This record gives sequence, structure tokens and C-alpha cells, in this order.
Amino acid sequence: MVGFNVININCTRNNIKILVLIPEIDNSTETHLEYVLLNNSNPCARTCVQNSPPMICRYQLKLEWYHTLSKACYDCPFNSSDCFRPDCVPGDGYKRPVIAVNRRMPGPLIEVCQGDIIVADVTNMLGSEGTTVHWHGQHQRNYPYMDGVPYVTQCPILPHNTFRYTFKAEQTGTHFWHSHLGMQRADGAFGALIVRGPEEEDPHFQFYDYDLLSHVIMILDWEKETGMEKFLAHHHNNDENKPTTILVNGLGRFTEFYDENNETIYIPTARFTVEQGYRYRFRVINAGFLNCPIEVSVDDHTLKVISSDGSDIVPVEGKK
Ligand SMILES: [Cu+2]
Repeated sequence: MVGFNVININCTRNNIKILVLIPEIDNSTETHLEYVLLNNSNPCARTCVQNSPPMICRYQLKLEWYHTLSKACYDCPFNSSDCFRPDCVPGDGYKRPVIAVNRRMPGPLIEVCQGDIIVADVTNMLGSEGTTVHWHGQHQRNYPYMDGVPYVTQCPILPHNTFRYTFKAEQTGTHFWHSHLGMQRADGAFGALIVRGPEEEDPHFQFYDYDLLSHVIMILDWEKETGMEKFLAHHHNNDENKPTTILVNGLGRFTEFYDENNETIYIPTARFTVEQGYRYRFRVINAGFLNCPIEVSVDDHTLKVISSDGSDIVPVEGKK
């Protein structure tokens, strides 16, 4: 049985109000391992082994209005390594407001094993608007108040407040988390949520040699305007909904810059390294908001689709 205990409401810590809902987790048969984060690595990102104890996986997500090519980007794209500095959100090179999570877009990648408990503290630093986070693909059957649907399963998290989401990752597959309020997702408030099971329970395990986090592809239809401006123009003024560009893992090739030799350069694009002769599982997430479906292809390669919307399917070979 899983229930909820409200253990602490509106307590004050560092002047931030915290609302904490902790599910009662039946651990009579399970041992939960907690960890202390010592560096940027997350021990929950591990090989999932059958019958091994679940872990409690903690995350902090800070949503904040931010800007592409901010000062943190230094000389990006003229010095391309500057584009990968901490807190630099390059986008497609066009300067516009974004909602960054932990000053990144996409936000942090969450990678757990089925049965792990995700504890995510979401802090709203947006200034004057509410927010919630929805865990796309998780059914939340025992955790209805953790679904992140504003006004339905929770009140929006108010500015300068933190809400703790606590739930068990039950559905395996390629999922994502995203803001569920207004057009915040369109402006960048999303990230991957990968839930794996043990390889013995994966019906498609024989189809791939590698399943690496570096092969998660997050796609977003990206505009010069904010999501709300684009949506309103499309909805009320017959404006085009087709995007100016598409970001892959937050990077796009759109705005032209000229180097000292007057040659055109762009923001670096996302790169995925593979070695010839191996089969790689790519996990594709369309976080787009005005365009669906989106076609994905890899030049001179075939793609075998083994899973869709978080469910394994009878494999389909992609045709050109
Ligand atoms: Cu969703």
C-alpha cells in the first residue's frame, strides 16, 4: 500500500517555502538505498539488475527566465568551445528569452531503474508566474498528486517556492519531464526521463549493443518569438505554425555569424558518436509544442523502431 503523509507544509528554509509530500513506501520487502551527491555524477544512472534493491534518486530543478547567448557564452560561436561552457544556452544563435532549468536547455537528464523513487525538488524562479512539472509517460497510479497537472492534481508552484515531487518510476522506456503550465515547455522547460529495466525483461535487448545517454535526442520546434507569442499568432491571426528551426538537444543551425575571414559560421550542432559495426539504441523525444509528428532520419542509415511512446512494439524497419 502506498499513501501520502503531509509531513511539512509551508515551513521556511532559507526564505523559501517548501511543501513536502512524502509517500509512505512499503519497504517491508525492499531496501531503499540513498546516496549523497558528491559530484555531478548520479549513482542512480546505473545498469539495472534483476532483483536488486531500488534506489532513492534526488534531483533539483530550478526554472528560471533566462536568455540564449547570455554573457555565460563568452565568445560563442566564434570560439566554439565557449558554446559548451556552464550556463551557456546557445539555441540556434538567435537571441531570445528562454526558460532554462538549472541554466540549461534541455534541463537535466534523469536516468533511473524501474522501481526507483524519484525525489525532485522543483524551485520556481520565474519571478511572477506559477509552474508545475509533469512526468510524461509515468502513470502515477499510486501517486496522483505527483502528476504535475496545474489546477487539477496540484496548485501551481508559486514564484520563489519549492515543491517536492516524490513517486516511484514504474513505466520503463524513453519519457520526459516538462513544465505543464502555459507555454513554458515551448520555451525550454523540459528534459529527458529514461527508465530502464533489467536486460532480461527487455524484449528488444537482442537488437542493440549500446544504450548510451549520449544517444538521447531531444527535439524542439524553435521560434524567434516565445512560445506564447507564436501560439497566439498561429491561433488568432492565421500565422504559420511551422518553426523557424528545430533544435536538437538545445542546439540549432540558423543564425549566421561571420568570422574574421568573413566566412559564415553557426552555433555548433549536436553530435552523436558511434563506432562502425555496432548497433546503438537512440532514444528520441519530441518535446515540440506546435508541430507533430516530426520525421527523423539518418542519412545513409536504416532505423529499426523498437519502441514508441514508452511502449515496446513489434520492430519496424524504417523506409526512406
Ligand atoms: Cu507530456
